Amino acid sequence: MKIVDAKVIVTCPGRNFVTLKVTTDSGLTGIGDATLNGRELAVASYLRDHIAPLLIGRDAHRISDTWQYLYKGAYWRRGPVTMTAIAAVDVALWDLKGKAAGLPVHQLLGGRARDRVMVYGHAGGETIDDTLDDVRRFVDAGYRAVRVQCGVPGLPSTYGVGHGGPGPYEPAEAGAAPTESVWSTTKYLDVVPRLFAAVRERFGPELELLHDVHHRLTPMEAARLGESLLPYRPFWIEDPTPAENQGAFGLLRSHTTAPIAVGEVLTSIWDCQDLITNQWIDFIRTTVVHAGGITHLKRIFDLADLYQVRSGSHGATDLSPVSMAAALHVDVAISNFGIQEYMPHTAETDDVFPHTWWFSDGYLHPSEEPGLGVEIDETLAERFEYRPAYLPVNRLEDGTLHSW
Ligand code: CS2
Ligand code: MG
Repeated sequence: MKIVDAKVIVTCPGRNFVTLKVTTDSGLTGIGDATLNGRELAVASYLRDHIAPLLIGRDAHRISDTWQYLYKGAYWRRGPVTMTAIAAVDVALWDLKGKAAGLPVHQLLGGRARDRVMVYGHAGGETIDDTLDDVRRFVDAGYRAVRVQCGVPGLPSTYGVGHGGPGPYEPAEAGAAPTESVWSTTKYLDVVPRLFAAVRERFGPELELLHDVHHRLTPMEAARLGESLLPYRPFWIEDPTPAENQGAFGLLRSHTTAPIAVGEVLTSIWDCQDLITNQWIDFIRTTVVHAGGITHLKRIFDLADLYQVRSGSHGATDLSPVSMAAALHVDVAISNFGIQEYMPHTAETDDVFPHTWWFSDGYLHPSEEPGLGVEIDETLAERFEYRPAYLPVNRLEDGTLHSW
């Protein structure tokens, strides 16, 4: 099954997506998501200018060899641009292999280990009451797990709270430069326990509650947050402190038993090896689109399984329906599945990426069609031109640049 074409498609149905489409001499096509929010064109060029020419003539069935060829062959290893580009190729080749075999990808990964994939949604609001109203929306839709975020009194805006009203939270904003937000750890640490208390009061003990700190605390501030939330049984506290310093999680772990999730910005097994093998975390959030594709994500989850760390893959709207399709095949096949993040895309996006994975009653279900079960409508995609967009930057009240 020889590769005869590898095409990069950039489209913007409300937000930018980069997709790789690989075509074989038998006429089969496979696709992979290559979207890196705020740096999309870097990956598009990496694929178009450096990888696509190398794929022509290669045997599409040799997924592992191609992965190693692109990883070791680059010399410059790891990093979000490289690993997202490799991921797009890897996922497209798994799509092709499934189509050639007439099997959904999860059947190539060992078949189902579960019937369905539990997901969590994003509830948010400017005030605690607004967030409670939004949580109600998810509970009524059948969700068993909800991430809760709310505005911080005294701050004009904060992470995880949309620009007015419910609906997909899309942090990247179109423009020639990032918008700037202001942060105060003191004000933040005061409001989150009140938010959790209010949600437990209103919705009771069953609902799984998650929270995303988004890299903003020191390990000891995160420990204080963990201890303050324990009475409300958090399912996880996500990205409590920046993960470049993996050892910080050892310090955090020694001060709180609150469940910890990290990994959406980690792009290789080596970047989370210490976190996993020291059991400093409970969930690893690496994703199929940014951590080297299905091949590498499976390696990470298999390592995590040895240390009782469960999966909890990132699934925000800047990961395309192609990513979600691939993620669900992995989610349903691994033994240490934890939970899958799910932010429904806009109707426009779903039109560009028609798919047969589906949601019902708080769970997602992977496609049973051969391959991934998702395609790209190139004619429609062409109507949505790329537009520059950036994730915000974040400053402390004194102007110091902080983690966003
Ligand atoms: C967040 C994301 O979904 C999450 O857990 O961390 O919204 C993240 O901010 C975006 O995916 C960044 O592009
Ligand atoms: Mg996050």
